[in-house]
Amino acid sequence: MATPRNGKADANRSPALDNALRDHQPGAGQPGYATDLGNAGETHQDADAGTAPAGFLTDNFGHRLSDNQNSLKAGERGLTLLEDFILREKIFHFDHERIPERIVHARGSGAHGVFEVTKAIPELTRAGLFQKAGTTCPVFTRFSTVAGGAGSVDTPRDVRGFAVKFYTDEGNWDLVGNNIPVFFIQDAMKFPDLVHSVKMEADRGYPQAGSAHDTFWDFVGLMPETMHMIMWAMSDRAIPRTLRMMEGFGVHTFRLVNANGVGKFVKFHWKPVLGMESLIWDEAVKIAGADQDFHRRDLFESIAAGSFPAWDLGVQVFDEEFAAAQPYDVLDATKLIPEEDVPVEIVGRMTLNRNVDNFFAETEQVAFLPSNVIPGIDFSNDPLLQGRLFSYLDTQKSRLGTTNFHQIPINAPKCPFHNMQRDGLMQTLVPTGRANYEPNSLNEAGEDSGPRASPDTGFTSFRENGERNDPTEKVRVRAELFADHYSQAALFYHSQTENEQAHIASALVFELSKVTLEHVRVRVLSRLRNVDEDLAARVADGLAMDLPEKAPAARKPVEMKPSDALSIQKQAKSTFEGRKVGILFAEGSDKATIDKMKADVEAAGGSVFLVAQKVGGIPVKGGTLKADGKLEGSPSMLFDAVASVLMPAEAEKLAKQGAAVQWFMDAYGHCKTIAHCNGTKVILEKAGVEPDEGVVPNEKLMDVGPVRHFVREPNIRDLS
Ligand code: HDD
Repeated sequence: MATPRNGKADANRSPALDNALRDHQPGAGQPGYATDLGNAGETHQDADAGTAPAGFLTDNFGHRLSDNQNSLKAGERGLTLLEDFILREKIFHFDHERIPERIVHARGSGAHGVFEVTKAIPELTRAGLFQKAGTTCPVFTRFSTVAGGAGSVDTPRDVRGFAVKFYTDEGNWDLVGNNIPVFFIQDAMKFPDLVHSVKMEADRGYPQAGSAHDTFWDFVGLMPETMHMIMWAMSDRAIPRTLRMMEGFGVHTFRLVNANGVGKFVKFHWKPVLGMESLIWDEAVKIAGADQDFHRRDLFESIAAGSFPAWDLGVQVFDEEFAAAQPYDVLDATKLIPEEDVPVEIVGRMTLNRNVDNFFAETEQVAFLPSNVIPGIDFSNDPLLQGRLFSYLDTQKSRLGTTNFHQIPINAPKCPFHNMQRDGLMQTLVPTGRANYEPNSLNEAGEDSGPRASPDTGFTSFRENGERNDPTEKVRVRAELFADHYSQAALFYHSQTENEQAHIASALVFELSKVTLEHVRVRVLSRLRNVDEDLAARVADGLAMDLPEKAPAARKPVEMKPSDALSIQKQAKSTFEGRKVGILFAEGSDKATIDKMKADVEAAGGSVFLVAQKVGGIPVKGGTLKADGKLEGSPSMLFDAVASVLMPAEAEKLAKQGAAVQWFMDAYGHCKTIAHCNGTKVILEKAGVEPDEGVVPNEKLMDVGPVRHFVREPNIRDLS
């Protein structure tokens, strides 16, 4: 089967991704190619432009460059100009070319290829890939050393990574293994320690790419579980002759699950068609000097020459009974299962037939995730594997810098993919439509409501024991009592005061009045009937809608005793602590009254904010007084209670000022305590303030406190 090149249309890939990829191809959208670029060597200003110009050189925003050799200067021998956006962009991009190398497996070589199923195993797995012999899928494989940095040599004594990404029709399956079937440690908890010990030592920064040093062997000596792996690592397996001639292993015990949900344990094996071959240690050392890139070069050149390396994929399948009967635990990654006990059955062949076009874009940016499995392949409880399921996703964010790393062509699945995930750094796709959440019913309004889960064909985790309440069983279900969605909604509603209930009803009316999708309003009303019939009726009335049928409840609600602790109003505290009182004054106001109120409020833990028409000092009875804020800029909303101290003549004047009238109107409407002097009455009248328990003479301010007077509310707005 043809393996599509990156960025070229692929029938299986989503059109959105294709667009995104096409737009990123160099030269895309250019009208034509120049044939006369360069004028090689005409003057010392020019460089040899090469023999086969392949298009107009542009910057990253598509502007054609007239000169790629000389920066912009103020005169021939003058300063280089900051204005030179071409120079700046080029250097800027270059400065940021490197990304963090992998913390392990940093040095790797990759190639594209194809995997073909040679033996169908539907009885073992429901994975679409394995249903029919002859089915193929593209793959990308990256081999690596573990300990060395990205620029280290190819032939140290080391484990080799053997990571294969299968781009299947059901999504990517990443088999991220090694060329050794066991591992150093049994639990992911030890991985950072293992890696720290084998990497160059923390203080001296050497040795590079080698385990022959103190810290590694210190760790080994202290961790006896490493012994099995050490045998392999000290064997010729750790110095393969070529990458083409080594075995690969999935290492962990995985599971295959068939269409009936029957699961079997499995270990994966890659058997090189060329057979295995290793170096002699002396050879390995000398090659490290002679050709640092020995393996990488060998792989690249073999593929370029059409001599495609190939591996057979084998499976060792066994059941729980077999597992239980062994003298080792199959969940322990330091153990293998002898092929003599469980033979390796070959089910497919991988052929690597195409070199990468760009090392960075593909080999460096490829992100393998052991958590990438397809329906029919599942994990086991191997604690090392379980830790890896977290680690790789996490590491990709750090290496590739964005949660959208899956959009990078080498990582993107070749089957369509769509979900409600959005945005994030370097979003290169342009998702359309309103539906970025699920469930939604936008389809009922004729809109695209987006994709949905597929209970039948989607990934389901293997149900190990089949017992519903078994805590070791993995299920995507909610416990039965979770199905009661209404009892506590009703409890909350019934625990509120009348005002609070009215607020809930008005809030619902307001919010739903903004909803333009009729069916959405109807559905919410039908659910409200399960909370409280009266509430539903009030809201329906507020919207001038008929009350729809009551929505069926997944579980019958139960009645619960109302709780005062759930009501704000029932808990309200009459205190000045942390509250702010706004006091309005004007020319001639009595300073002594104001000072006294201020002192009282402050003594009770509150604060006072003086409001007047002018903020400079105003002559008042007893001196001059400065306001903290101008009336128009200090509306009563900013305070918990208000007071006013005004001479009658000033009050008359203020009664003609909208800001002053509004000040009291709002305080009244917001149910606040209004303390006032006699003079202020003229404004209160204008503001429609009617006497009640919260409208009091200034002397009573401290008695009443800065509480809300909700008794007032029915007089000022419709709470039906
Ligand atoms: Fe790992 C990379 C293989 C245990 C954490 N690992 C990485 C690669 C391979 C393996 C082949 C390179 C993938 C590539 O080419 O990009 N790792 C293994 C095997 C293990 C194993 C076979 C044991 C059976 N690894 C392991 C554990 C952890 C990690 C227990 C952490 C808990 N491995 C990582 C990582 C890396 C990684 C830090 C580094 C770069 C990357 O993932 O993409 O997440």
